[in-house]
Amino acid sequence: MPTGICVEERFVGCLLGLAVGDALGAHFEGQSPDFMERRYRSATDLIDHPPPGELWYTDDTQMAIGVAETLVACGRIDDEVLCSRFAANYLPQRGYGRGAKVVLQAMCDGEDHRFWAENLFEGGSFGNGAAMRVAPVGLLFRDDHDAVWEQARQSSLPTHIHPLGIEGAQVIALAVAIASSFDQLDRSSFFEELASRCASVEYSGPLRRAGRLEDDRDLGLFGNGIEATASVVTAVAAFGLTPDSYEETIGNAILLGGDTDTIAAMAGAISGAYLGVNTIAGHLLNNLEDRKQGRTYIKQLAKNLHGRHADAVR
Ligand code: RVK
Ligand code: MG
Ligand code: MG
Repeated sequence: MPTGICVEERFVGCLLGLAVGDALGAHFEGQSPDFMERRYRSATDLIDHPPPGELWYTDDTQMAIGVAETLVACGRIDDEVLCSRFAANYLPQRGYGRGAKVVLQAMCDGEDHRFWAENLFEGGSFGNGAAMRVAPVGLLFRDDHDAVWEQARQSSLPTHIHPLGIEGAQVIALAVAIASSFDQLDRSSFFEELASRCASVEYSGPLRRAGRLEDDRDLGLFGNGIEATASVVTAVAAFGLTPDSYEETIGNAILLGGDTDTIAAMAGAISGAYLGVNTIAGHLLNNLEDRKQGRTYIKQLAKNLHGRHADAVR
């Protein structure tokens, strides 16, 4: 139960919780739930026995860094600055989505990236790429849920214009905002607030079902795929099942297999925003990469974002 956790610890917990979930989950991306079940007895078993070696984060964290940098620089989502941060930070070896790579390469080359965002997939992308990176928006605008919803939409548009891609990001941003604001989470009102904001039954229905979830064996019913509708509610549900344990939250998310880095990144961001940075196991956090934009950089970025938030509420 997160009593007495200061707001700055929650900002840092959110961004490092995202990065650790992403980096640990990345080891198991694309595995089947059966494989995961054979390899680990439980979420705790996975957390206690992570794969050896340094934890390297993927596109999820890399793009969340771009969102956070934009918010620190501008105090809101500025499209031009956001795209320039995405382009400056783009490292294809971090493992981006098929369509996202094309859009980001166009940004890097100074071409019309909007053309690709609009035309690569019919109606635009409904991948989970906007949701995986949106957590900083939930932090900065945590006191104004209308602003969270609108700024999350703005943060999606450079790459994801499909309404389901956008709404997935809005759900994760609002989940972070609420989680970062409460000492004692009221599970049913948390899920109800998220569900009632949604325009799409693809989110509102599963979110209401997730609010009644009791058994981690049913988490997989919400999906483990790369589409926002097959991963966003799953991540929120993983948090809702074990709100008082970051480790169980990301462990259960990863045991689902499939898009493990992203589901654990989103679940880890919400959990870290609720429980604060001290909840993240030291053996995982200390193993997170620490070059250039590694854990020291991410920690300072979260503190700078908190500074922006403190200035805004002053
Ligand atoms: C590799 C049909 C569509 C679609 C549409 C499918 C990284 C495509 C991260 C597409 C995340 C994929 C993930 C991902 C984030 C999307 N019709 N299919 N309208 N819209 N898809 O390319 O940033 O892992 O199969 O926009 O959302 O860790 O390739 O990328 O797991 O969803 O990628 O959508 O991906 P993209 P993204
Ligand atoms: Mg990834
Ligand atoms: Mg992924």
